[in-house]
Amino acid sequence: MKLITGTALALVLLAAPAFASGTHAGGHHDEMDVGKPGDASSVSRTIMVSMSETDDGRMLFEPALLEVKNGETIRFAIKNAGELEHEFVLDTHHNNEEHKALMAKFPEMEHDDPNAIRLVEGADGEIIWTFSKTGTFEFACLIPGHYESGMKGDITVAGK
Ligand SMILES: [Cu+2]
Repeated sequence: MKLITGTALALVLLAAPAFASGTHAGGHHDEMDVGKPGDASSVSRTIMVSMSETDDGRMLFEPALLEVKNGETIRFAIKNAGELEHEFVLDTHHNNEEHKALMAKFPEMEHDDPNAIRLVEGADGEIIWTFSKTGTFEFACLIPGHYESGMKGDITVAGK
């Protein structure tokens, strides 16, 4: 009986960190609904996305509507052209919604998920991503208040 209890406890302890990272953004290594990290050698095209604020208090991605094809590997060249820190998080609407709620609770939350990049003002960076499922997904900035100010866009993954 003691042995069983000990094993069960060990399993709980082992499982806890995996669960914590798994709830964050669908896991770091598994393929996500929106796709998976891509290889630079497979990039078929580059899509430039800029992030900024407007004088009337809105925040936005340009362009805010993207279209790719299933199977395509895209280099997202992302530029923070604004005066505030922003991020680009590629995921399902549902996952972004959950992630946003988590960030509202823990604004200092750090993440280094392959489907996301956070850039200080003036910085640029890239995400290389392979799309592997058709549907409409979302890119968003989940820093508290930014999504509500307009920092979201749809990305449609069409069949080949
Ligand atoms: Cu932002």
